[in-house]
Amino acid sequence: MGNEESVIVDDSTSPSVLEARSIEAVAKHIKERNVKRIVVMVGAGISTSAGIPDFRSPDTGIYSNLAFLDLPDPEAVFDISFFRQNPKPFYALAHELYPGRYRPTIAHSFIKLLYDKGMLLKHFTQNIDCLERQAGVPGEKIIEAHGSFATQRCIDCKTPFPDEQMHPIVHKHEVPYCPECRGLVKPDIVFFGEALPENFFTNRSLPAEADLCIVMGTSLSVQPFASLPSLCSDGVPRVLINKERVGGMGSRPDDVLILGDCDAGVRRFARAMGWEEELGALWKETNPDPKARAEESAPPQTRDERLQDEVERLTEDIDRTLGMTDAYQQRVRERLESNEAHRQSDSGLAHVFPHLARKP
Ligand code: CNA
Repeated sequence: MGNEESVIVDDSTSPSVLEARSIEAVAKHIKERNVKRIVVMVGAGISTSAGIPDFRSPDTGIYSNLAFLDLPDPEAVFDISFFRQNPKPFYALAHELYPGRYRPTIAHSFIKLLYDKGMLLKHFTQNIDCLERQAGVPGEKIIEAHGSFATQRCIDCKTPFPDEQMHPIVHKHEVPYCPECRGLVKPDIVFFGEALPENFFTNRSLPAEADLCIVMGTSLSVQPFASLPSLCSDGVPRVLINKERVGGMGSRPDDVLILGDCDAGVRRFARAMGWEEELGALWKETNPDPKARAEESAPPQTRDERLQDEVERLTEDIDRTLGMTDAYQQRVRERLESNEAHRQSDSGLAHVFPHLARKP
């Protein structure tokens, strides 16, 4: 097992089951081989366009912006020993991240669409934001590997704490205590030093049974989650939709990398499948404002999405005129995207988390 981090990616490798290392070839494979057992593995990157920062992106990530909490180190906010001494920094962050403040992204709706199509074997998420549930993916299809805000309990006597009391306490910036033993109450989020939920381990065999794997918005740097893609069988196509290449993805002949924004990537996947309209309609349903929902026909593209489309158009032009290979197209795409990622790295999310914004 492991993270396959040391494997050198060889873009010139010919695919073994796909016709080409492209999303269009993946779509063809899904249709022709009647693919119905898809495992999806995601991280914080599928929620950044909802306004929730990830951990590790330079400048915009949560770890780069926790100075206001005055922590010994950024990871202390999720350290169980530190939480016992001082739960306030965690609850300050919990107030910002609490479910109900954010709308699912189109990437979340894409997972719901896979479920609606009867193709979702299991969705493995590292996210704690519950946006998959909010997008309509049923709880039994989701493995929240690092827990979530969905439930909470006392860290000492383990008595569950009711949701209806938890929400107002978090919103008032207070710290909840157990009515039974006065111990601290904590959402069932896995902190450093705590075990992963049992259902992560009981479902860990599923990637080996999958006929397609989709990895999105994760740095694949936290074990044991990071090993999940490597558990897929050889010859099973794996698709990575992420801003950067991670975790050895690209090292197998049937790996397909869509480097860029998750939302643009799933739109492109949906387009290849002929699902674009269905995806748009599903995402529209996640808009909490009924009036806006009614008015929202074709959701406007973000800058990243427009860029992605432009990259695709350019790549197609290059392909048509010069007849270049898949591998070369991939390199062109990566170069264009990494230039843009670099340019945008300081875009920030200050409009949502003003106190998390980097000082000029
Ligand atoms: P991470 O280590 O911060 O990595 C995020 C990855 O996503 C990076 O590779 C980014 O380049 C990439 N990325 C960021 N935005 C986008 C985007 N719009 N499109 C495509 N790619 C993007 O986060 P991981 O999830 O890998 O790490 C696991 C941690 C993060 C888990 O313990 C989570 O609990 C934790 N986390 C969760 C949330 C959430 O619930 N939304 C938020 C922040 C952190």
